[in-house]
Amino acid sequence: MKLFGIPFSPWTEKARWALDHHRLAYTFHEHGPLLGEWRLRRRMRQPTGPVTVPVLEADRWYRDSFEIARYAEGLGHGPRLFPEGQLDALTAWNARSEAALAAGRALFMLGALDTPGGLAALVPPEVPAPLRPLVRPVVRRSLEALTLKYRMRDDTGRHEQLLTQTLDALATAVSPERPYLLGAFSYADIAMALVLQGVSPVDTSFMPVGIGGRAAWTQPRLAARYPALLQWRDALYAKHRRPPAA
Ligand SMILES: N[C@@H](CCC(=O)N[C@@H](CS)C(=O)NCC(=O)O)C(=O)O
Repeated sequence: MKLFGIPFSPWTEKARWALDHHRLAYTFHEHGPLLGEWRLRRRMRQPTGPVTVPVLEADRWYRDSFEIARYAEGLGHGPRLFPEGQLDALTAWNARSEAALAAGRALFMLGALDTPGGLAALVPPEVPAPLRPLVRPVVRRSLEALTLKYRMRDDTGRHEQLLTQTLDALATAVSPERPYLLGAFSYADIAMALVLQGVSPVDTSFMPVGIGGRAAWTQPRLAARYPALLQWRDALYAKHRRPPAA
């Protein structure tokens, strides 16, 4: 099997965690946004319609992290991530996770576009100083294309509120005594743990921090408001995240 994804993307990490949990063999192929999309479309024979990563090439193409995790569950060797009889609750947590991840991504990208100096931080560090001002418009255009693709300006101003509501719901559902959303470790915990990647990234031994580094990926107000959730996420990783496949 081949997994195409972005190493620092929470959506990719959701799929990888499920595949690794079930000890499935796959190769990981790094996807570059925009240009990479064109290459992936050719490979998938999908010239039109939305394409996002992760996607898994197996007996057919699996085009969404949740779908990939369910496929892994059917093949897998680890304890179940989709417990019997709880699919509705699990699907609801995943929907919350998706909405909150989209809000987090919008906060990150609109912040970079609308804050003075925000774009400069996203120019890759290996670009030499004299070239950096030339690269900034390219970064701007890429971010603007993504804000249009995901309609981020439709909800400007509501992103932080949505993220906060989701984190409040998570904070009432888990505690050190009750660490699992559905009573035992499941995909619901994975989906919600990844929402915290845009609040304060997990240790880089588990997954890399994205462009802009830790500072760009941290929301200081939210990180200060939810320290217990960050501890919950870190404990979950320490206990349940198997090392990724190559
Ligand atoms: N519902 C999808 C969402 C995936 C998604 O939004 N992927 C983003 C990750 S940043 C992506 O593909 N971005 C690159 C692009 O749009 O070109 C899933 O769970 O797999």
